[in-house]
Amino acid sequence: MSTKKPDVVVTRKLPEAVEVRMMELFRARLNTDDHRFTQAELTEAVESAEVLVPTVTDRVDAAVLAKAGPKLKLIANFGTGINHIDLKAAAERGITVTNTPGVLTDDTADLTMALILATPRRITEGERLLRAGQWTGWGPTFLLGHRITGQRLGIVGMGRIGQAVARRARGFGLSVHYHNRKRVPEATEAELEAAYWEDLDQMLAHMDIISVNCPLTDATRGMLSAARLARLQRHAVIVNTARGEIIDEDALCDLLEKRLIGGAGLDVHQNAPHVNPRLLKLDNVVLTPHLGSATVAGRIAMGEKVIINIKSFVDGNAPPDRVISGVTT
Ligand code: 8YV
Repeated sequence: MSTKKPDVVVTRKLPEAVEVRMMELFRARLNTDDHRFTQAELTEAVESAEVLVPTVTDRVDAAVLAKAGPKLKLIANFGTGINHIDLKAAAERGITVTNTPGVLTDDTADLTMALILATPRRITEGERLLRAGQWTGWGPTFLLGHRITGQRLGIVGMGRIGQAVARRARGFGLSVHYHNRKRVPEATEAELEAAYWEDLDQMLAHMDIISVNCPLTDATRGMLSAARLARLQRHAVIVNTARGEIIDEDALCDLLEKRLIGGAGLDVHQNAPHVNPRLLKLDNVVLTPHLGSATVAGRIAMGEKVIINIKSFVDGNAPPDRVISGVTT
């Protein structure tokens, strides 16, 4: 990449401090009205940019990357999940891809805990009822939920976020269980007092609460299939702050509608921003609009990571958060 300021296309509106810094450091093209890029706009961006800064709302697929101009050398994703980028197509074109891990761990784990609490305790159901003017007063049997303390929490995906959820969960008196592609080191397991289940099917059958915290990959797409979900206990609650596509949403709706599981807390949705209409009709579901990392501090930290990744790449160094390394400058 040349020594002049690189042409950077940013597909969504970022926090002001981040945008200002980007304007200082790069020849940045910002998205001032924050509209979602169409595939045509994305294609146009990769044709001319040296660096693309996409988010989860962009589909940087093989068709888009096939149109990438010779100048495009870096995709510096604003976000940790990179399932919306065709990594194989990027690698084939020698494009480096970076992400923003670490800085959204605590915020996402906090939101996960919020759903773990809100779903069995019927918090949003109660709020809806109150706002609708239907609350007639306290009653001994009114809107009873289920106790959190002493329940078994099964974490699917024990990476940074899964571990941060485990730490919080212990404070709420939950016993922590987990399934992961690879068992975590013994010292981590001991610190988290977490029990490892090699067999996901077996873990699902014994948990009171399930939290999905793994990335969306070819291996995890549809991992919580109809057959697997059917293993959940009748009172079990499932929480997802990872990606909607990891759970078979229709199968989940079947179980929720038939009251074959206790409830669900979903921050992510299979066809986001379209929310499954079957979910919208259910009262045993807490729905949030992908708020996992939505804090001011978190979004600024993500932006700073993007800037560091671009800057180090432009300066000829290896960016710290490489997902794949393309041709160096
Ligand atoms: C981000 C996320 O806000 O980083 C992730 O993987 O899921 C979100 O919390 C989003 O991806 C931004 O692109």
